[in-house]
Amino acid sequence: MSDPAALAARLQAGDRTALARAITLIESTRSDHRDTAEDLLAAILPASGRSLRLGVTGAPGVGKSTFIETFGLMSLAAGRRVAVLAVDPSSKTTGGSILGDKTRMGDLARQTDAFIRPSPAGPMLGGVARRTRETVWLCEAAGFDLVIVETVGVGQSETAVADLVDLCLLMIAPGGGDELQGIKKGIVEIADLLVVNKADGDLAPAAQRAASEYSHALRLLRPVGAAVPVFAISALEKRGVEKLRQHVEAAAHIGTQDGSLDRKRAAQARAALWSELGESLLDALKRDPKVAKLLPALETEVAATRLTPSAAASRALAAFRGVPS
Ligand SMILES: Nc1nc2c(ncn2[C@@H]2O[C@H](COP(=O)(O)OP(=O)(O)OP(=O)(O)O)[C@@H](O)[C@H]2O)c(=O)[nH]1
Ligand SMILES: [Mg+2]
Repeated sequence: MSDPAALAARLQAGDRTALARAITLIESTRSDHRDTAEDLLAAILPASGRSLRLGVTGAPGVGKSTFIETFGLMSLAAGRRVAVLAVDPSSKTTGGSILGDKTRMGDLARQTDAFIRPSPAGPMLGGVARRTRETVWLCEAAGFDLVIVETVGVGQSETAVADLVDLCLLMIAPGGGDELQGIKKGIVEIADLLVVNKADGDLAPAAQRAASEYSHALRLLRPVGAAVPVFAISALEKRGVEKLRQHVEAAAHIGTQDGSLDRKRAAQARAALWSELGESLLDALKRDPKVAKLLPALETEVAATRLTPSAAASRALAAFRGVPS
């Protein structure tokens, strides 16, 4: 772990063990590891960026992993090298990763040109974004030219994933009661593609109905410009997936040609800088001994409504900056 240059070289030569070790290093919260990680990232950064980054988000059990396996195998057949990062935002509470078992992507995992990595999201709200972004670069430097990020659509995680991929696919299942729930929650605003899965067996009619309802609603929401395309598929029976794959490839191609992809990535990088600044500042603030000494009293005062939160924050910040409050 200690020689980032050697690790970078092995990783770029396509050594999977080196890639796996590099990801572990990136995910580590130890400060000495973080320094090595920064050196490693600096070394591989010029080799990053050469992939199609696809986010797949949706409620638990909607079929994301099943879909990624089908989509991944088809992409391999079309000549892509596929990396899958499965981010599990719930692992911080359960202590383990529900995505840890790769069984649902077993066929994909066995392919030599595929790499599957389950990752915990970490303690941060933006945990998905903070290290997954860097892990995507590592996969790209290792030669993977399709990187798929799977994340369970709970809370903020789907917004976080949309901020680090080129295209974000929102997956829904029919028969969930309120078919237009996603639109109400505003989630659809971050989706570039809407996919109704499980369009098979008894669910087939409901899936088709949901797809046309969404299609209609999305056209109303975006009267100008391109509406979000809606697909009805069966990940299990592999129906509709190849058509969707071709749409994704075509959309990525257009984005590359017209420069919109570069602009999107530049905006994402600037936003990541600001969120790193915010998180780093908060970390530094919490570690500051002067602030640490002051905080319990400030919390007590605020809880007892003897002090406003903003006044308490000002005092903590003054202590941090070493100026009198
Ligand atoms: N009928 C049908 N079942 C499906 C389809 N896709 C997935 N399933 C089933 O739905 C269940 C959940 O599938 P997963 O692929 O693990 O779903 P997921 O969204 O990755 O789940 P989490 O990662 O736990 O959030 C499994 O029992 C799958 O076999 C489909 O197209 N049709
Ligand atoms: Mg899954």
